[in-house]
Amino acid sequence: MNFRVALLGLTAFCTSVSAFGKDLPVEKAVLTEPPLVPPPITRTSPAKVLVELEVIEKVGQLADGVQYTFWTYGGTVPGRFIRVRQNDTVEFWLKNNPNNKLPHNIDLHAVTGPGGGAASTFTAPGHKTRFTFKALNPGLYIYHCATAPVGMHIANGMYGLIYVQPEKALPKVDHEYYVVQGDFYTEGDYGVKGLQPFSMKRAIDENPSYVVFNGAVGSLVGDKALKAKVGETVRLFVGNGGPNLVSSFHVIGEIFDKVYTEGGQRSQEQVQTTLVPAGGSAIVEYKLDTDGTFVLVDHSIFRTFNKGSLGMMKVEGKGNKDVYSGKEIDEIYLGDEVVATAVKSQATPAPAQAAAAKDGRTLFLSNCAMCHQTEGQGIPNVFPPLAKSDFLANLANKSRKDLVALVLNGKTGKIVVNGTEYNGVMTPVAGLDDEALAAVLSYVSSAWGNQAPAFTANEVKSLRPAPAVPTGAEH
Ligand code: HEC
Ligand SMILES: [Cu+2]
Repeated sequence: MNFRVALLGLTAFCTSVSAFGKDLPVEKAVLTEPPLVPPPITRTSPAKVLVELEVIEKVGQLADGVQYTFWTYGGTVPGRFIRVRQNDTVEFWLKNNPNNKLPHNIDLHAVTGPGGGAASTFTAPGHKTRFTFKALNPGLYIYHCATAPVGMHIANGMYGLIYVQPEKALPKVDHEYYVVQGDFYTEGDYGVKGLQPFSMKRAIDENPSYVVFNGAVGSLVGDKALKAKVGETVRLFVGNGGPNLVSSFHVIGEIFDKVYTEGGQRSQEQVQTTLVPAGGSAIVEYKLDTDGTFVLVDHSIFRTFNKGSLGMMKVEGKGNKDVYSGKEIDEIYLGDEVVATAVKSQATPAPAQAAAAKDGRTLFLSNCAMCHQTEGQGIPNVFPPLAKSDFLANLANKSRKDLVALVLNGKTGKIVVNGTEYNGVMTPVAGLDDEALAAVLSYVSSAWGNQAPAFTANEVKSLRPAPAVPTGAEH
């Protein structure tokens, strides 16, 4: 006990002295949890900035029903966002929570010096260490743990971003957000429930079971989606903790007006997809010209639909029909050959062919089957089955309205289908008029042994939810 008190006294004493940058005004850095970014620094001269980061080892949620022992900087993955200004002197404290089991350190790519601070910050549980550096280079930098086995510390979530704001700050925007991709390696495959141990074999094989934004599947969807309004400009501070994969970062339905490639000082314009290296970053900016849900993905696209790298930005406001119309026409196309034959034989195309365009199965195959699969069987743990599903097999009146809303608005959050839990993301299905929607819903609720009565266009019309259908979620 006495020993502990003595130790505390000693630490308190240490806190007060650092000669490095002693003539500068002192301030404490504002640190934020993802997806938030500390406010821009308005100072016009250097300061001595105190940063305190605590390492916390804790069990958290990697996906619904899937727990994982994360090692974190500040309790979240990615760790706290740190913002300083070019030529600031940064007094950096690393604290290792006494309940932790392992020593850790930190390598900040913004540091000029051996190991980026790693050797100076090697810290045992229940200790704190300090070093000081001058932020010579502006830009957006990854920080990460560099304690052996380094790959494992990073794979467990030990990374985040530090932004060294240039002396001449970037122009003001309406929103700044913090998004970091990371790959995770669990013993169980994607979606296998329970507390999942780290798999060294998977990590060495570079075969992640999860690829996610901000530390978990669904961290940026539903209520947690990033938000903005039509006409606003957003800046995303994007990082990639890795440890292994590089990210082809893309926002579906947007073109980046500007990308500060690899987090450096020069920007490139009109970019569709930007590569974010493992241990690297990018700053992307875009103005929102119309409303809708814009989906953040790693365009190495199986990762998005099967491993979790999917986020959303919900943009509210008045849609701009001069920028995006929504579906204007869906009419019958029989192919040039059919028309030529029809002209030759002076006959009109058979009505059966005309009807085919509104055929429920065709619409199902082009709008739903890529997720729910061609026979509605779904994919275990990822996409719920529609065939013989307890929901569709017996559609009560109220559920008919829910079904219409679900297809038009999409669905996130926990659901139970035939006793099995799902917690995925169904993006809104856009561009179906009443007749097409009636046809596809009639099909899914009567095919594969489901037994609900057919939908009519009029019924669908009366069941459509009141506000405008979100658009912009398609490529
Ligand atoms: C991008 C993939 C995707 C597409 C496309 C898609 N869905 Fe889904 N759907 C999902 C996911 C994922 C869920 C589960 C959502 C959750 O966990 O909250 C789901 C849930 C559902 C459910 C609820 C199941 C239940 O029993 O509660 C129905 C019904 C459904 N989808 C029908 C459709 C129909 C009809 C279409 C086409 C018009 C469609 N889906 C297109 C992915 C998709
Ligand atoms: Cu570590």
